[in-house]
Amino acid sequence: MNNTAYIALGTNIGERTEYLRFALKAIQDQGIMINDYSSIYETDPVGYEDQGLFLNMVLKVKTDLPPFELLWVLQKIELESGRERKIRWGPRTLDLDILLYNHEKIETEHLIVPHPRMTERAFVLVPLAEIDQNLQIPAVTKPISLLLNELQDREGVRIWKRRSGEDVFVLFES
Ligand code: A4P
Ligand code: MG
Repeated sequence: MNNTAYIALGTNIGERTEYLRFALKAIQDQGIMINDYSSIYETDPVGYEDQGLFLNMVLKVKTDLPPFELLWVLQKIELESGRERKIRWGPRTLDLDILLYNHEKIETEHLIVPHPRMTERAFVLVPLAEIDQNLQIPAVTKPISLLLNELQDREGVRIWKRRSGEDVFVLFES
């Protein structure tokens, strides 16, 4: 498994924990190795605000899949979770975004990496920094810790299940 990617998970409909559990299992079932993971955070909705609170977390994975195949696999898992796309930035059972893929910069119609809005979003940067606060985002000079200090909405991101607690490990049971 030669490639390292970071994947953001988001869910704000129904049994949110079940959707996270479903995603973690489905990702592993595709032969993608979960190398590290953040705590789970409960977060205020950003963008379209008239919707329920999200659970967000970030995974560090190892994979042999090239970026487009990884995107395709993640979109398949989103659909299997029953996701419907109605409102941009609206409620969803499961959102799986590729934040980073190695140190690559990809700009195509269907895939942009690093994820274009990741540096503005505390619900992404807080869990990402928990995994690696020195991580270098391609074409961004500032370290994550500094980007985070500049964000307004950090109080909208609250720890929900701590990584070191027993609860989060329950998610990894098959
Ligand atoms: N796409 C391009 N680059 C990527 C990438 N790096 N990873 C394309 C994944 N997909 C990528 O995404 C739309 C299209 O983006 C895909 O077809 C893919 O080809 P989508 O998942 O269908 O739609 P979306 O999620 O509604 O749009 P988008 O632009 O991904 O939304 P965001 O920016 O992810 O925002 N508030 C909180 N608190 N927590 C959240 O998780 N999420 C959103 C969604 C809004 N507010 C939120 C949260
Ligand atoms: Mg998305």
